[in-house]
Amino acid sequence: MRIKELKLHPIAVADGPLRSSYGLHAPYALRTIVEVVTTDGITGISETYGGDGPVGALESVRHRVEGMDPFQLTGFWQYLQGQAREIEAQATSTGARSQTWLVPGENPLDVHTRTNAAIEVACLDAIGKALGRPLCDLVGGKCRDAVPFSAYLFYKHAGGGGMGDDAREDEYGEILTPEAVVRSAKQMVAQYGFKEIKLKGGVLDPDAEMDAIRALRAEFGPSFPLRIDPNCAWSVDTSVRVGLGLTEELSNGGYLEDPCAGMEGMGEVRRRLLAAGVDTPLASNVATTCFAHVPVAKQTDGVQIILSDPHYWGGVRAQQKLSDLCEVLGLGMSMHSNNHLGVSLMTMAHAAAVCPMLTYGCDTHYPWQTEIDEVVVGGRVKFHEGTVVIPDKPGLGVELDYDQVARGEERYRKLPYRKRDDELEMQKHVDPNWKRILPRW
Ligand code: GKR
Ligand code: MG
Repeated sequence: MRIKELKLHPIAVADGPLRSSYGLHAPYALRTIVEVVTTDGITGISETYGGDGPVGALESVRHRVEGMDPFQLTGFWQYLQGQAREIEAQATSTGARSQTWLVPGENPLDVHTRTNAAIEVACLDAIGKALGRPLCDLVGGKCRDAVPFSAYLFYKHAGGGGMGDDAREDEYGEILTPEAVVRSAKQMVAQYGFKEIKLKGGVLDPDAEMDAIRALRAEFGPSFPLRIDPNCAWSVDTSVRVGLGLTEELSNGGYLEDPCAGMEGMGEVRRRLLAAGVDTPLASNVATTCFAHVPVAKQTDGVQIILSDPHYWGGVRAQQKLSDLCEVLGLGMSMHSNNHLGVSLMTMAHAAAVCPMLTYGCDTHYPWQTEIDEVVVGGRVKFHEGTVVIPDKPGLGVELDYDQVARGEERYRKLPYRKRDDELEMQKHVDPNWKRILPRW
């Protein structure tokens, strides 16, 4: 079996005006659907970041992918590692900024792991289809049958995403108060059955965000783990103040995620919380984005739970390696997300299913997208009591609905932008003078 053709489908997916410390989400999120068509007539699929950067990176490996044996993934990774060294040298010499400042999918330092992941997952999907086995079985099999996800809440303005005639219904309305946060959580929990909750913070004054977490605790009780993630918007002092103020609310499986920028700062927050008798773990997908960061997380004690992501850590096999490394180092593991559709959701589910250390409910932006944009046959992937059950179907377990893919491509073609820029969106729609300031509080 050889790969005859690599097909790339850049698509646009309607997205609501969600807020974070990065700024505001644009009316459409950009994604790319990847296909590897084999000489046996089997097509493997994957989903990854969108826009010119990610599509260009995939185009640049077309010559290496076409003609490749999809089983030879180690060789493909070695090829990318060679490129990675050049990219890292370049990024350092041009002063490219770290993940603290860049939205995921736009970090030049992980272009090789992102590209590897997109090709690896599509190859594994093709192999799974060829062998008639689920993707997770190709890397040793699952350690859990159903993967729990959490209700991932966002502050947002009114609007459901999309534009003009293509505007989506605003399912959740404006969310800028503790009452609205609780309302959105109740809606998501009722609809998907989630049993864990994460609030994207870094938007309102920290006291207002603490009130929202307290209101969630009051509504859902201690059996629902709670997390808050301000994406580095707070200083060390503010992070400590929030950690102390939410000691009870973030206990029982909760965590404080990327409260401030940098591993040193996180380490200091950890030391000060421990000194005060507070053992709330610090989680991260900003300070820790690659394997080289893991030992530093351990040495500084800045991060106790690493949020992995098969899309930019290198794929499903890289996730498994991370799980092993976390076990050796005594770290916990959870999963990060960005706006995505069903192909990514199934990738995340298979990846989580093969990682014994991934014991926290994974993040997912899936509730923020709608049926209208879904590209998998049969419509949106179903959740069962907050979990995605690993299907006993070949590969990822989902197929592409090509009419839906074509609609997504059409939306993409009409868009004037080719990269995520939340700061610009804030300036266009909320405040012309808005700048991302870290720490803001
Ligand atoms: O969608 O705005 C967002 C999130 O802030 C996302 O970009 C982050 O990557 O979900 C992510 C996180 O946990 O940091
Ligand atoms: Mg995060």
